[in-house]
Amino acid sequence: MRIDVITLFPEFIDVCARVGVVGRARARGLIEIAMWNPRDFATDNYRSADDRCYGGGPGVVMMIDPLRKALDSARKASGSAQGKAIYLSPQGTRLDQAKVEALARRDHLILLCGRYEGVDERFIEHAVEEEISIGDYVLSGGELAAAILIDAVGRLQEGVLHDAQSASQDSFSDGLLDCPHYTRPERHEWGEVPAVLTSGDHAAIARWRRKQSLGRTWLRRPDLLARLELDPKQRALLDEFRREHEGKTTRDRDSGSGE
Ligand code: 4G4
Repeated sequence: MRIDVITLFPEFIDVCARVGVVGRARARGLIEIAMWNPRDFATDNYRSADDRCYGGGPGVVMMIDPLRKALDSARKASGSAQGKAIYLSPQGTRLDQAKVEALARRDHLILLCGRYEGVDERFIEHAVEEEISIGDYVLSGGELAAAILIDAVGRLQEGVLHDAQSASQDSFSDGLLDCPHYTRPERHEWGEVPAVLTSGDHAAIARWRRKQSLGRTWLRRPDLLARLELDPKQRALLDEFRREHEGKTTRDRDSGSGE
């Protein structure tokens, strides 16, 4: 996969392109990442890539032409003459794992990072294919949002993850949250590892993990659960979790200080 990033602050993207899972994938040639700075395509002595907002107010907006030249250079370098950009913005469609998986299957992405009040609307109309938001909060620039998207699609590329951390075991890969995980020591003053995990009974372990995934999703993200069609086995596991959970919370209440 090739990713071109249009940004006034390439340093932000650099970190994620150099370290960790994505950095290693890039070093191994599995992902190619190139950065394009609209400032390098400005035509005045100040290398301006932004200008005051029409209609007044304090803000500035990123100008069309430096962005357009940066995009054209990204297109030429990548050999995708018509490629449009993905614009990271709070106004975009919310990113989720299904969208990440769809984007990860493409062989080229062009990401556009806004700064200031964002990008001139005419550039969005002509050169942006979709606007994506990583969540309902505001960042000072689109770079960290782009870095998140690069990380999420990068780790799904063939050959990037080890088998041990395979993407099929992720939270969300089946629409559910992940189960809890434990490592040594088995006994600690903060608690014991659930006995089933040290039993060596692989079927029982798999069943426990599926039950915990369902239970946690039910407790923490009922919105995710509502979108799923559980099969009869899953429904039985979740019922079992709920009964155990009910037992625990009732015991807590009964052994409490009585407030
Ligand atoms: C576009 C318009 C993305 C981009 C305005 C980008 C949050 C997200 C930006 C801005 C971003 C997100 C400066 C407000 C850059 N903030 N939720 N900021 N702002 O995906």
